[in-house]
Amino acid sequence: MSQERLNNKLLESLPAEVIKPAYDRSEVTTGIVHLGIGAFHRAHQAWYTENRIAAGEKDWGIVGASLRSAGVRDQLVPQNGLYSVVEKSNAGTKVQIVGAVSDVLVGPESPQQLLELLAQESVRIVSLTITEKGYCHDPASGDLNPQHPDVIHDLANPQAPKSALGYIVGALALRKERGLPGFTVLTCDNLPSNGKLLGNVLAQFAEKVDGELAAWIAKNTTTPSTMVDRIVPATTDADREELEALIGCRDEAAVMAEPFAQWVVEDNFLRGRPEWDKAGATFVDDVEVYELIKLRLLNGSHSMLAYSGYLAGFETVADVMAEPAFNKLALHFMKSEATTSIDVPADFDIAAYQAELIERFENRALRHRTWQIAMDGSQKIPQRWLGTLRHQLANNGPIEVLSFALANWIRYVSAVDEKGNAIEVSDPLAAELKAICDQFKPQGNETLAAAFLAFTPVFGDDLQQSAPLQQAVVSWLNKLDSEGTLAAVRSSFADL
Ligand code: CS2
Repeated sequence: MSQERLNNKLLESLPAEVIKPAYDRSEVTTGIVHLGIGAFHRAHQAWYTENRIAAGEKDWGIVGASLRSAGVRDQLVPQNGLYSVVEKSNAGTKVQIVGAVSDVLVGPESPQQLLELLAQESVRIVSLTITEKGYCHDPASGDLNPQHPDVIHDLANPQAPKSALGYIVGALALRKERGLPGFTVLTCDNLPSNGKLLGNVLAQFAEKVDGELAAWIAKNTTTPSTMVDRIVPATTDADREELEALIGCRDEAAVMAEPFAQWVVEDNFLRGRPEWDKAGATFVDDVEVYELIKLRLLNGSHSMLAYSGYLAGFETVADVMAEPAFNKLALHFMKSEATTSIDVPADFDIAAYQAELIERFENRALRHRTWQIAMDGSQKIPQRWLGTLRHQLANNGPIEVLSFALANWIRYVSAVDEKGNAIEVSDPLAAELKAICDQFKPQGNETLAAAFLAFTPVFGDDLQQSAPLQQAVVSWLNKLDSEGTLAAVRSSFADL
């Protein structure tokens, strides 16, 4: 039978090796509202903030909000907002209880309450982890998608928005009306120039609401860019059971993470910020290059390994990396295609970064499912692969691994694996992508590849012009069809 849930009272009785809040939580006031309080936020920004609150910065407490389901609220609120960050590596397990989150609201249950919270004067930062698709943008252009159902809904229902953009613009309108200052909107999603992208879609959304409001928002908000990094797989029941044995109580909101964490932030805050640098974050004037390196090397390899690894029959990234040909392929991809597409600063030790990524992917203590990373490919591929690909095509550079990756993605979104089993493809464009497969696959791989490269929401309108790209994708599709993914990877990459 399960034991009592983690809560304020139980903090006292936790085992001595568990790190826990040693400050008085009742003295902490809300300075940050975080939209999209999933596992990543809890193991990253909230964990950095915990360090600063513990150091005495008590006016930077966090209230989280979920814009979709009540799941996280139901996990956290009965635990007084407390949860464990469980660091897992081959070196062992370390548990820290984080107390930075005081409450969680659920947008759809009470939109007015969330708008009022965002309009509260003490709130100086509104941070976001809403995933790529939460920006309601067109991934190929970075502009607001005015046809997005949430955009249409929110413009018609400003009192009860669904999207983060609707909430932020609605709250800023209240602040303007009430003569209150604006806030910093801090995006922590894996998008290139994420602050600029956010600023752009916010401005385009606000403009549709009211031109004067859009002008006020431009003056009374900042949207710094950030590069966020920590591998945080979805928590499983087995993880919770294991933790329960360690800490002696039940934590429904626990998150599993690797020991590594990195946060590079553009120092452009409107009304102050926690001293996250003292907790290990780096503040810089320009985040762009760090973000490109991370997106193209880490996330680019992750997605490549996720589609191909899934189709090769591997459940987790660590399993994929245990296959020598895949392991070599990952490093080869980083070196030959991803790194050469970036102007890496002279003082950045890229070889060490690549080696560290390989080690992080090999972490067997984390069970990061290939299926999880494979989610939302249509929203991820442009920034993870296509910038690299465009660079290489323009410079007659290597495209072997990225065309391999694209061929695997095409096979993955067909929604049937090599054994004929269904794949549960989770992607906002899953139906369109499957329809392309169903319609064109019977006409052969040439037609199929051409139809994919002409799918403009992902590929824009330039990549369909590239004959070398199309040929490379076709030859990989042929090879994968005839040999199967695992054998094809072994025959192609084992001797790298
Ligand atoms: C992963 C990322 O799920 C995914 O798409 O590539 O969540 C990755 O683990 C993080 O960006 C690491 O910082």
